[in-house]
Amino acid sequence: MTAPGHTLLTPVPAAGRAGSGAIAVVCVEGSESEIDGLFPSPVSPGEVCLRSLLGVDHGIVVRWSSTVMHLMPHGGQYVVRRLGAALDEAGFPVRPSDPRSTFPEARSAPEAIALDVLSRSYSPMAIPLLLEQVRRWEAGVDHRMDAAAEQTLQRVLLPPVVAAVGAPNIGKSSLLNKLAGRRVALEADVPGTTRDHIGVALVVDGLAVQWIDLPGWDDGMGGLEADAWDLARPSVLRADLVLLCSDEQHPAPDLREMGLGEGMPLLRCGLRCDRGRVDGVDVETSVRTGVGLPELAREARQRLVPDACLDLPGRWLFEPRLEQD
Ligand SMILES: Nc1nc2c(ncn2[C@@H]2O[C@H](COP(=O)(O)OP(=O)(O)OP(=O)(O)O)[C@@H](O)[C@H]2O)c(=O)[nH]1
Ligand SMILES: [Mg+2]
Repeated sequence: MTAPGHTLLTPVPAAGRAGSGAIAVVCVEGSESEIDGLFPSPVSPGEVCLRSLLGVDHGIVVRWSSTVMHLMPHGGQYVVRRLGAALDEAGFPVRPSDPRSTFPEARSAPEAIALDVLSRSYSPMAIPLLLEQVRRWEAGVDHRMDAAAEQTLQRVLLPPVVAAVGAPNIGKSSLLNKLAGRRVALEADVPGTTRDHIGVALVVDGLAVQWIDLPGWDDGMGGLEADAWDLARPSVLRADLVLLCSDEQHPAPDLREMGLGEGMPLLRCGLRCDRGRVDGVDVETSVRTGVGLPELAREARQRLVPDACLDLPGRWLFEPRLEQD
């Protein structure tokens, strides 16, 4: 008989990162009487109903059998954490999920783990990469990738952060909207249109990233603009790539004046190049004509996850559980 416990079947919610859903699913297992004892009036095997979930939230309860039940609270991290703590207190401690029971169709443990990881990753490029890794783990390929390469490849699974900085009113938000393929940020021919920094999940050249659109930077600015930038700065400091934007009339701002370190990983991007050439950049783009956009996406992806890393031979420990099986 299995000891009582609970497992979160949906992605683990994490602050500021993609991964949580609107509804979470928590699997609770135990003996018939232990499961009966979870609610003031027991839910019968085969029953689906709406209940108070241990006083933490209201949600759907499905009792699949006498010993297995699913609880479905709202998926925000606070609710999920509180429900986990309440289950722990009720005698159902957390158990790591077993991907082989979630993916019984997998032919091996590495394949089950890869399917589990894929269910949480947003990058299209994760699919061929992980399938090739499954083959290598199954074949028992000797050689392991070095730690730095393994860490870089993690960006395929957990979206890295890209922050676009530059002078006001040069097209930073327009670029984000174009890359996202929808209007996610306000754009207008008025400096200071973007006041609060916003983060948007989008895919660039096959890689999912968290793109932060920032208020424009101007070294003479004060008041609200300066306050908005002070609020935004910590997000830029934790960025994996800073997109340093300029156009023909507005040079890129000085990193030190913005309170950012010189050593930040940079991609220099020229905007609105249909209005005039932009000097000293890695790639020139125009949202209006579409020039340079594929090159920008490719260059950003290369800086975050270089081809050289994707093409490495050897096994990648993409999940610690691979070594436990
Ligand atoms: N010609 C031309 N105009 C563009 C291009 N991209 C954006 N614009 C225009 O530039 C103006 C400013 O665009 P935004 O995207 O709001 O600029 P921003 O840098 O986000 O501005 P702030 O939020 O104020 O810092 C708008 O009028 C856009 O239509 C482009 O590629 N070519
Ligand atoms: Mg803007």
